[in-house]
Amino acid sequence: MHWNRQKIMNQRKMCGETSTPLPKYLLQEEKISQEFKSFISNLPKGKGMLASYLHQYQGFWYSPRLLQATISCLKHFQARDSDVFLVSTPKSGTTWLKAIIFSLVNRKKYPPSSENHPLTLTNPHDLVPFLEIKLYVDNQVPDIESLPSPRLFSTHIPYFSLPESVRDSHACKIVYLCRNPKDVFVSLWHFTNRLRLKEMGTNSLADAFDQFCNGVSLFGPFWDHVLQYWNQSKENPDKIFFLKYEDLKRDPQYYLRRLAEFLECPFSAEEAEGIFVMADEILKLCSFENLSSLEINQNGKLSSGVENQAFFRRGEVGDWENYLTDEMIDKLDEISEYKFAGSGLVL
Ligand code: PAP
Repeated sequence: MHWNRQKIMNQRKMCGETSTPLPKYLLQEEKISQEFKSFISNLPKGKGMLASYLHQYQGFWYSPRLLQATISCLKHFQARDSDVFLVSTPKSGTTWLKAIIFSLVNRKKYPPSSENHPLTLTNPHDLVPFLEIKLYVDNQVPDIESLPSPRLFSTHIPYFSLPESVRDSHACKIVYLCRNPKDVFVSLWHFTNRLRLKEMGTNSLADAFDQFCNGVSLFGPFWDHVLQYWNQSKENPDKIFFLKYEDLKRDPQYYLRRLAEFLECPFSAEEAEGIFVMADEILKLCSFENLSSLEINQNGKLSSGVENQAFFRRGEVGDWENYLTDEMIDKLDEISEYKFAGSGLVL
């Protein structure tokens, strides 16, 4: 049975809990216009892990709020050639990438070893805002013109649904981060269960698995998302840097250097020598251990109401081994093999 806002409110009333409002991320329809409601009523619909329903638009699945924000972003966002976009499917390591790119690009202004570096006081999601989850959500039209270049944005929007000005720009940069689908799925399952209210109960691993495999997950199908960016990165490697979470974990020094070159802010000889090697400092600042132990990430919240802690679970490669059955592993491997066949991509 699907939960809905009224049902939860009624249950809360019966328990005497009337004062706590629902977190913003669970408000599915509050700020959805009538016109938009009638637009989505014509789109294919599937059960979501967190939202009651997801809707399919241009081949990908969205919650009503995020679809409205995506379409608003398409309408209003104007890219600059100096913009940098961090793109991923949910739970691919976006938080880590945001921290790394923010510290890399701003290292002159904010030395990573400084005590009051913005990352010590602010969650990475507040430093590099999502277009659809933060800037354009609930019909906001943000004033981003006044932001200094290079502007850093992030998004989960699939390549062919990005604003035209982003796709058409020959100079803006996209860093695409992907991750093994088995770890993505396990991370997503934990994340959505953590965000569900008690009243909604836990989504079983088996149900969530079917939804993920069928592609009905936020910004899914996972494989189609990754493949769009993979193909585009092969066609346009100066514009799209395709990065795997597992590679970044295995050899962070190398990929940080590659990212610095790609973003046209390579490390100088002075930065690469001496006691304080810049790359080491950035990686230390952005490490799972450091970020997850900061007060802001232990006890802070995003404006959406999501606790910062929810973005730091284990931060490891291969945690899927602790959750997936042999059957599930075979199924995910088969889908990957089928979807990526002939593309040269292996995850
Ligand atoms: P989002 O899509 O909601 O923004 P995202 O940051 O992409 O989430 O994914 C969270 C994952 O990145 C978590 O993985 P896990 O569930 O397998 O543990 C989280 O632990 C991991 N993560 C967050 N910060 C770091 C980091 N500094 N280093 C490595 N992994 C990290």
